[in-house]
Amino acid sequence: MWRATSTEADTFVQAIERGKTYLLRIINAALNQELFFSVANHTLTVVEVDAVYTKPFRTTAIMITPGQTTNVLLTANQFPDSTGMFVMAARPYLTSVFPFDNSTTIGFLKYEGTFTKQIISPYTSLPRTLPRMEDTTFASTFFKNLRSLASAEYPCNVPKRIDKRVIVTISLNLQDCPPNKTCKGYKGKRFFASMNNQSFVRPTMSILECHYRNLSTNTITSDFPDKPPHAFDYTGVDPVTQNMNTEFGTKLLAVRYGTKLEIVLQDTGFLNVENHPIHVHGHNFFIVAKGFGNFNAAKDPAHYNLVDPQERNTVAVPVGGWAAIRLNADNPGVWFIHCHLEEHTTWGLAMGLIVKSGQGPSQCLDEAKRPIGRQKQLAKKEAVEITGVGLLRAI
Ligand SMILES: [Cu+2]
Repeated sequence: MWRATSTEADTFVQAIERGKTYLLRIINAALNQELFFSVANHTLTVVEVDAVYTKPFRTTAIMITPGQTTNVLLTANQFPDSTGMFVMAARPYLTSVFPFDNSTTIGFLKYEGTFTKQIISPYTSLPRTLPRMEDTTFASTFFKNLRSLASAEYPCNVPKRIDKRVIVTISLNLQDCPPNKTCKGYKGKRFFASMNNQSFVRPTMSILECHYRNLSTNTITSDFPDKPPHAFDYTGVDPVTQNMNTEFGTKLLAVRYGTKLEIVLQDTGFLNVENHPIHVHGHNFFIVAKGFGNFNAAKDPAHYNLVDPQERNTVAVPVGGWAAIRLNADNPGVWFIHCHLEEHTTWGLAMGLIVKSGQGPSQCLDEAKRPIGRQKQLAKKEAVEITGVGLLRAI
């Protein structure tokens, strides 16, 4: 895909044959833009998101955030004109008030058997089904249509009950300038971002190494707040009158192995409400609900989808709303959770999750602590692999 203003030479053209069905693997590799994607005159059937099957559903467009992948089926069932061309297009989904590159990008499907080299003028041929930039209704409806396959062969293993719920606010922050310094951001301040008012500071030493070696430091602590430090009208705040400063640190959320964990990601109105794609490393999760406004722990869980929620690794937290995700913390180690808008991550919109080691043979991070039989197996495997590449070394 390329800019809609691009010339013929550098525009992507994919040849297809009439009557065949194609699998399009779509990856949003943009740094800072959620995207809508559509193909002129063709219906897309979504069958997979983030490497997990979904119930197939037909749609005229998809919404995909940075970090997400979506597989769709497309049947070449159209009768092309003399050019043989149908335009594919992606444009940003806009929820921020800040200026950005909002160009639409295009490529083409070209039916074989049509030999004209002419490319259709992109400005007159964008798919009519491509949602407009502010189309939150489309984004919301598209989400609701995505369901896990939940078949006997591919069951949906969403935790029905949870051991722990953590509520995490997502905020952009305007930090007061330190005394005797000059800050060039908005209102003479600096931009930061935070989760539960903690702007994540990346330590100089590897957190995983500290955890693995059981080292203690003064800067890395496992006391990430499990709810916002102050309750307020998260999505209704008047940003002009608010104190939008954040705190800084490397506070981690630590859970025992096997914890059925629910994380409610709550957008806030600091600076502006915005759609944030939150990515969890090390685990797939289930999006059991999304909503607009403030999450209500007394009412909203009654409406969760615990039958066939979509399973994935990046969730688009709705602009001015919230998303509830559930995961089984069964992958011991240290995992980054962060906004997939790179700009926000660099501002500190991130946190760390520690999943402690369990007792079973495959539940422990530290090999030395694994059961003896398992160590012998590993030693044998290592010997085979090393001799296999011809290293002259006694094992
Ligand atoms: Cu973000």
